[in-house]
Amino acid sequence: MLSKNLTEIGKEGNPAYECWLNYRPVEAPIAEAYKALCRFVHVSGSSPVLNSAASELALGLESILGILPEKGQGYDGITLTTAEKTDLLTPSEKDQILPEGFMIRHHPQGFVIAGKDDRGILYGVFAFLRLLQLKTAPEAMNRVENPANMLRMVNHWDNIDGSVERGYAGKSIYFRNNQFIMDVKRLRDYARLLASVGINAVVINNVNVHYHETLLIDRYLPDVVKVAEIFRLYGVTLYLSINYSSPIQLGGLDNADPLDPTVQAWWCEKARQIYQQIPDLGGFLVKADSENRPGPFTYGRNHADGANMLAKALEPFGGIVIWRCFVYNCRQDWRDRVTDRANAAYDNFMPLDGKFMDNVVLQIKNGPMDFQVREPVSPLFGGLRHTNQVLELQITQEYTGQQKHVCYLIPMWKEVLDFDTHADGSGSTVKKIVGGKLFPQKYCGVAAVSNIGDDMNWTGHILAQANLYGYGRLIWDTSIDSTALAEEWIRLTFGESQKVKQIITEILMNSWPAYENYTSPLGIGWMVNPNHHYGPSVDGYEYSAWGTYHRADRFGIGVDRTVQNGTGNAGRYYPENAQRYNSMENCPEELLLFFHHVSYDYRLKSGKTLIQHIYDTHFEGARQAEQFKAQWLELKGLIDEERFEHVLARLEIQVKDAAEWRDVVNSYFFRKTGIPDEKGRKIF
Ligand code: GCV
Repeated sequence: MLSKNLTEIGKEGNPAYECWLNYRPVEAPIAEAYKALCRFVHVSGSSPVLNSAASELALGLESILGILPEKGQGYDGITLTTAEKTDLLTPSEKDQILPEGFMIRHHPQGFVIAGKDDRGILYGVFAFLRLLQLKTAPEAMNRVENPANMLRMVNHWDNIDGSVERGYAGKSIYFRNNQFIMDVKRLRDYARLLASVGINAVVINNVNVHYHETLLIDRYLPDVVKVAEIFRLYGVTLYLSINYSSPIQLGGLDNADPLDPTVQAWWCEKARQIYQQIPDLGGFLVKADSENRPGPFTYGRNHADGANMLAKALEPFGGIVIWRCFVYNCRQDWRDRVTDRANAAYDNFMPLDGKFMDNVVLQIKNGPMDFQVREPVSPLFGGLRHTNQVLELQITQEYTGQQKHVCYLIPMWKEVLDFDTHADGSGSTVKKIVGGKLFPQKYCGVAAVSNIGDDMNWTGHILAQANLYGYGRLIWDTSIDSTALAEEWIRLTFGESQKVKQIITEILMNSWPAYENYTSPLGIGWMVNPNHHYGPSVDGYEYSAWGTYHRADRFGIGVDRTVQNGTGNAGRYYPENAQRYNSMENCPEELLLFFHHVSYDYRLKSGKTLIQHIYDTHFEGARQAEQFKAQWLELKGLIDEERFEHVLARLEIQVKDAAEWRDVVNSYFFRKTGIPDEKGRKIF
């Protein structure tokens, strides 16, 4: 019998914990058809990843079909193999499978799940089980899938004291009290979740590397080795965030100047020590000269100097440096209307295009500010033509309701990926750029800040599991439709009730628009309470040093970023976008206040004045939150009590807090303008 215990996985009987992998039996007749085809499993070869694939297959078949397959040999049953080793596929079929991709082929005696490599086989197994759980007919299993992105990462902002920066799902699964926890089971279960949606890389510690985290490449290295071993079982490569001034902190040097040979030698030796312990470490993630973190600016050097120095140290071992572009002046004077945070990343990095080594990748946040509910896409996408690039998204809901509010982020990310930069004529989308299909890049892809913690349901809000699931699936296949993805997640997570699918799909699909409605209008962002960023405070960041202003006065609101009168940000885009953004009439309305200072009586395309739009959207958003709760209540008895009550409790918080947003924002603008709501609703 095929063992599923190689990596000690098993059914938990706790669907909140098992997420989308909480397998359930499928009924006859589809089950019968499959049972006949899945009685044997033949695994060609052996490796940690392949063994995980076999274990996952055994667990899935047992849970979904109730069978324990025998070890097979011939063609009967399921064959797990690399493409080159099997004669069940034709040469032209094999040619279609690219690195980390897979093919599933149904044949009269069973199936072949062939990967280009072992990771591909593992992804093929998870895809097979997903399709089986979704009751896909055997003939409809046939497919070839190749990942749209090479690097498919999650970044943890976990601190070694156990806290998680911008974490809303409990504490770190890695660290507690300045130690590694080493909860092998939890880490392995997390690796499974990641691999099941195609994620192949993880950064385990915060980009803000404080003193204790600096020690991860020193005293704590043996622990990092153990964590890397667990992730390796599931084809997830481990990366570390490093502190740019480590040579000072760990090496006792008096500087961290990238052009100083002593500093360079220190990093080379450090890299050698690390790779001796973890030969397949992915590399380093670096936040430098950003929000008071150290970096090359201290020494009068630029970011290419800084990144290349590290890249040289990692190059002999195949490691890469992922260098963040989130660099701006966080000590700005709010009176200064010339400096614009939205220009900062572009202005810092564009002059360096083509100057980075080919094992450096720039990691660029989706928007030019910081993960607001609505931002334009960063003009660095398309701007940079000769540099490896990774798009950075935020799964954790720092500015989108902190996993107290439901906010399904896939539609937002799809807009980002589908954005046409016009860098090389029309159709020059972000997804082509980060997928390496527009400009040649050695490394590229997508990273996102994780939304998980040690909460039993991983993500704090169970509906936020959809964002982790959707993130992995979307960056694997950027053509997936948001609604289809929501439905897929719901069916895997909650089962096959039509009503459950319909109601949760509606809630998810309306959740980002609702959140946008009751928070900050038309792309302006930042009306949150400082520091923790939860709840409304319209002027919370208005007189601060962070470069985050809405510039509301009694006549109008918005930041003039036009070329002619403003900060010139609109001109950082290619002409097709620059012209749209630069003109108040042609600017996409959802971004109007990002690019323009607009008077309250300006008429939008709907015919409404700006002020009436603000009132209406805030009333509407709070109503939508109430509707989510009412819709959820219809699901009583259709999903298990525990998850039902959990989500209900969160929706109750959302209803209350959305009303707070509505009233604070509407009252602010009513008091500022003195213009009443046309519909005479209550404003305080
Ligand atoms: C990790 C924002 C967040 C910070 C975060 C930073 C970054 O400013 O509020 O918590 O720091 O982005 O992305 O580096």
